[in-house]
Amino acid sequence: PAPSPEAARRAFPPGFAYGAATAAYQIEGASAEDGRTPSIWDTFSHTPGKVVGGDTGDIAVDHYHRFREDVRMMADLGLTSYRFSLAWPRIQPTGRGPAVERGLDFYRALCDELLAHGIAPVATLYHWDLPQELESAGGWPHRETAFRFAEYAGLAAEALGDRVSTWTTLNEPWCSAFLGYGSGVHAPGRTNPADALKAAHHLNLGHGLAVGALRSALPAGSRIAVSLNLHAVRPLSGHPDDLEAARRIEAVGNRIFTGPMFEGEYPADLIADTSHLVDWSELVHDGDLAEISRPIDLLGLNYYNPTVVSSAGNAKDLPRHDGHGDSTHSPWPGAEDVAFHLANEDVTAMGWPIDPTGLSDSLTSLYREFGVPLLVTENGAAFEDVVSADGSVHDPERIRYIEGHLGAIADAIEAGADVRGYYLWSLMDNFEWAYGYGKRFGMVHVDYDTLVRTPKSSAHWYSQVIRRGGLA
Ligand code: PNW
Repeated sequence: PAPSPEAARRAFPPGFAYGAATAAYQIEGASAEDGRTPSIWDTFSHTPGKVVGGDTGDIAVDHYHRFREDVRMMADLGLTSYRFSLAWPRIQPTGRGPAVERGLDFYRALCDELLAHGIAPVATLYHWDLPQELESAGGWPHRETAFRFAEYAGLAAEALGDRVSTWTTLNEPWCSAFLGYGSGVHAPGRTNPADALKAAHHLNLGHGLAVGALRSALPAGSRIAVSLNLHAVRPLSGHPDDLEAARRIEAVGNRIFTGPMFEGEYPADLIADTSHLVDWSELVHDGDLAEISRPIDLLGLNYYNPTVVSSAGNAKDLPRHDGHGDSTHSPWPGAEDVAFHLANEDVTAMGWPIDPTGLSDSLTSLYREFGVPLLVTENGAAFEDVVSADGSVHDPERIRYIEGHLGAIADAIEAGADVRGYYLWSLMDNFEWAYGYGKRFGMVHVDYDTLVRTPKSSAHWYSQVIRRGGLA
């Protein structure tokens, strides 16, 4: 019988990438092996009081030594693509100078293993592990860091361009700039709103310069992307003050990146909102916007939850929530008068509300606005997983979360958005930044005593979606 229209609607296009994602510092461990030196996350996690429980990525889930086992597991699950990040301090330990071959050898071996199992590698150049030496020289608020990043990008592309055909430059530069230098809940833990804005510009510039370096080093046909955690912003009400709050958050949360990358300029309202903090005409040099707006092939969206905002004045009696840790410093320069609210009470273990419509809305409007093919480079959820007596992990909430968000992608595709793939965050439980190992996002459970990996029921479920080519 012909498939019902409903079933047809839930199938993904041929060639759709069914993936999972990880990041180097969250999984690799081996923090001092083969020439690797500390990144800002080593320094930060070893600073008392910065990470819950004093957890660090020193060992993490020991992926550096277990990658063959991990790739076999991915192949068993049927993944067609895998998004991981390269550790800058393995490849260029001081952030300058020639590449370290032993560091590159690890990624060559990882890619060879992936390719041998028919899994397409997607490499992210920067998932937050800045070499500590570059931070000591000023970090992202310092313009020079952008040029160092582009040099590193060129080295990585020359070494791995024969194996990796899809690259992303930065992962979530909003987090690097505003959690790293604004609220200070991420490395390097600085709390200066002007530095956070400078960091954002230099991350943008680093992205653009890296796109240039990648284009010259990579074979024709390679694809270049960036992964942004664009906030699906919703005003709490139609009150003009709440609409103004939403505008400000969209400016410093989203358009600060999409403006220069896709439209070749910083939004005038963002500049007005923040001109008491930085002199934009001094920060942005001639030629910077041309670099930053170099065309890219794909836009990666990382989506977890919608962001409901009101003016602080309109929020006096409402419960507040911002989901960015409990720093007293705001990660929103120029938008300090904004209150954050839960979209609903149905939340994950992070306290993040579950609402897939933010994903379909974002994909639809991004494609309409910028016309660039899209990837969902992260989406997923932490829950309080329980290990049964037989060692299995039954996680129906995670299945419900993923199913809802895959459905939202199908909705966006139906509405005309060109979405090319989905990368579940995360392949396996790992070091969840400031929350340490307490928050588990994996579809594969990791026992932190034995490091044994066990696919959860969500992994088996996702595996069936992949084999079926869509939702049932
Ligand atoms: C992303 N926020 O982090 C990262 O790309 C992953 O490495 C991380 O493990 C995952 O999402 C889950 O947290 C974020 O506060 C961290 O808005 C914080 C925020 C957003 C994303």
